[in-house]
Amino acid sequence: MTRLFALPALAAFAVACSPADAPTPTAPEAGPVLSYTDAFVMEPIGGRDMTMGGVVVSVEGADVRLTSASSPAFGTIELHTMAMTDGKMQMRQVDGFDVSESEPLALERGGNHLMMFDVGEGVTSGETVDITLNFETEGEPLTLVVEADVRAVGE
Ligand SMILES: [Cu+2]
Repeated sequence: MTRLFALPALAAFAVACSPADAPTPTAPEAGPVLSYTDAFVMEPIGGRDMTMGGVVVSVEGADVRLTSASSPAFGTIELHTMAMTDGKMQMRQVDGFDVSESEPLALERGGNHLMMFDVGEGVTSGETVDITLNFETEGEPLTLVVEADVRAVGE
């Protein structure tokens, strides 16, 4: 019985709070805001058809997870970890990397990185390539397009 009375009361409250009466909204709901630095791709060595790259991604407002990456300059980009196993550096494909306010994501040489396959035209030192990073968050999927500098080995 109590519930039946509660519903009309709520409806009346909703009408009273129609947008015309509402105070001017302040900033829109703060979702995750992504930013990046140090985006790079290594120029492939000796005409090889694969290479690696990295970027540092920061987020504000919510935690996110990098789940994939793509670029018109490459056929495929995988997310890789790198670790010493039995004295050997080994790379392993993973399905994502978490990013939080307290822990930015650092993809870099010698550590977690982006692995690029089927290298296309224009991936030469001094050029830049666009890489689209795809994130998942509690709400909708998020993308961040980064402009990566192509570096020669030794730069
Ligand atoms: Cu790799």
